[in-house]
Amino acid sequence: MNVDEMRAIVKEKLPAGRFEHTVRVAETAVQLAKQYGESIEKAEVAGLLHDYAKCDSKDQLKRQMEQYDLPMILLDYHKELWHGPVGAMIAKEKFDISDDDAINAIYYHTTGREKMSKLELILFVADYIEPGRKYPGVEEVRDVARVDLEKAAQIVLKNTIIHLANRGATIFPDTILAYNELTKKIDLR
Ligand code: DGI
Ligand code: FE
Ligand code: FE
Repeated sequence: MNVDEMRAIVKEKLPAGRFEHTVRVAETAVQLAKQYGESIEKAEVAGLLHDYAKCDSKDQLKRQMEQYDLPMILLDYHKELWHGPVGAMIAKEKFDISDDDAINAIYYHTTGREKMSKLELILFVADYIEPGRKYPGVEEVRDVARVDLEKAAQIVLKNTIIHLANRGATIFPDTILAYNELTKKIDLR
């Protein structure tokens, strides 16, 4: 399947606004891939497929979590965390994506994790800074992403943790672990 066919299938699946976000994430991921020497094709594919399962109902997501034997610990956390892992499995099975790095980028795009690869960092940051995003602090991340991908990801994690904690929401351990790992790594440089 080529990228145009893939984009057409994603367009059919998602509501217009979510599809447009997806295209902007793919474009942003491609820019970051060029800048940081990552595969442009992998960045585009990961961007196009990352939110494929985003608009499935809670029940549909739960059923797919079981079908694909995904970690049940995720069911104890917010349902927002389920669409990445489910999307990654669909990318593998329905879209025949065989590259583990691209699959992992989709899988971990919401939570992040320790020791993210360059492609994982690219998708994680692109999802946050695509031009349609209006989070407080997004402009700082856009500026930092031009010069330091790891620092940009660390700020995304920090902002997300603060945002969730301020709302009294739970924070998935991978998000904290990713923040700690990148923070230590950046301090040591
Ligand atoms: O799917 P998108 O809206 O494009 O973005 P996303 O996949 O990064 O989802 C972000 C949402 O997930 C955001 O509203 C925060 C929420 N969320 C809930 N619990 C957690 C979480 N995000 C992280 N990183 N960690 C959590 O534990
Ligand atoms: Fe998402
Ligand atoms: Fe997204």
